[in-house]
Amino acid sequence: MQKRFEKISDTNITRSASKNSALARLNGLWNIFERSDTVLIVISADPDAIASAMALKRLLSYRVQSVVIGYPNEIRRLNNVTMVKRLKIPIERLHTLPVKEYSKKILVDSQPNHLACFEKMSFNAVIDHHPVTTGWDADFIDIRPEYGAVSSMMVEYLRASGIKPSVALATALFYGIKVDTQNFQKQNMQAADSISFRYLFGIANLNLVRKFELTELRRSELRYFRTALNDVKTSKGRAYVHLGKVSSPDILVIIADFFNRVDSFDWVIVSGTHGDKLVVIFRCDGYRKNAGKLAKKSFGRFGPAGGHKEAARAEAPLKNLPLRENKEFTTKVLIRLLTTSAK
Ligand SMILES: [Mn+2]
Repeated sequence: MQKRFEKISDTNITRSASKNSALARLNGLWNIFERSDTVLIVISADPDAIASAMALKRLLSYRVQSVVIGYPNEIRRLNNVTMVKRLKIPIERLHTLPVKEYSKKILVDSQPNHLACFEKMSFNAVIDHHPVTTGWDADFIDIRPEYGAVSSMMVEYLRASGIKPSVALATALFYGIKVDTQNFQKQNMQAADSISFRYLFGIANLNLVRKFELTELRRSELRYFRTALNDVKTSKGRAYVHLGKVSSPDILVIIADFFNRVDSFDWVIVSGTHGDKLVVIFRCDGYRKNAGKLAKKSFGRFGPAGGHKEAARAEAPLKNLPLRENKEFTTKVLIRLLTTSAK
């Protein structure tokens, strides 16, 4: 796959210094497009993919007739919804687009066999950082599994082209690198990622990035805080609360993490029902305490339960729980299950 790329690039520039190879890649990419092209960029919409698609669109503007970004999956994570809304990123659901009518297609931050709907399409270019897969081909391929984010690769393309990214584009790319490298804590990050990140640092709006990162709640979910604050019961440094029916188990995690900030709470145990399951979230400092063990001990006999020293989770089908006829699960029941079985 690398070979094909070199064939294209070698006609323009010899690869030697890294600057040259960035330029060679840029020219290799540009060479497959014509002015009359209508381009569809396809992504599986996460921050790295969205940012990279924006960068590609910028690289192709004034070089082709039109560029549209399409994605198949619904964007659910609130952080990502916030990113798209606040940066006003024009992306569209794939099923609303006339996919066959575009003259060129590019796949970014994915490979054709990653999703069934990608497999049905043929791509002129594929730019990605996941492990190389086989069984497909494209005119231009740039896959660098050693990179933490495609956004880092796109910064190199932009810099080679001499285009300075707008604040919106830089903010998106900055967030893309942050998410995909888990704030540079992931093994996959490279010097190349930090060079791109450092470059964006001077242009991106960091307040906006913080807002993307912080946004995890819908306004309608604030009511669970009221229940949590009203109903929390404490005993021997343990805080317990059952929140009743929840719209998503994520809110249990958010509230457990919130209570974990309280100095006198050594343990936090938050439960709620979702569908026909009880979900229980455990938090502690993980020092001479083991949340995973407690989860297993107290709920393991009802369903999957376990986790790490500091954070654990249990899920129990309601029908497996020892509830008396027509009795609802409550904070009291939660305390009883934890004090009787876990000792
Ligand atoms: Mn990625």
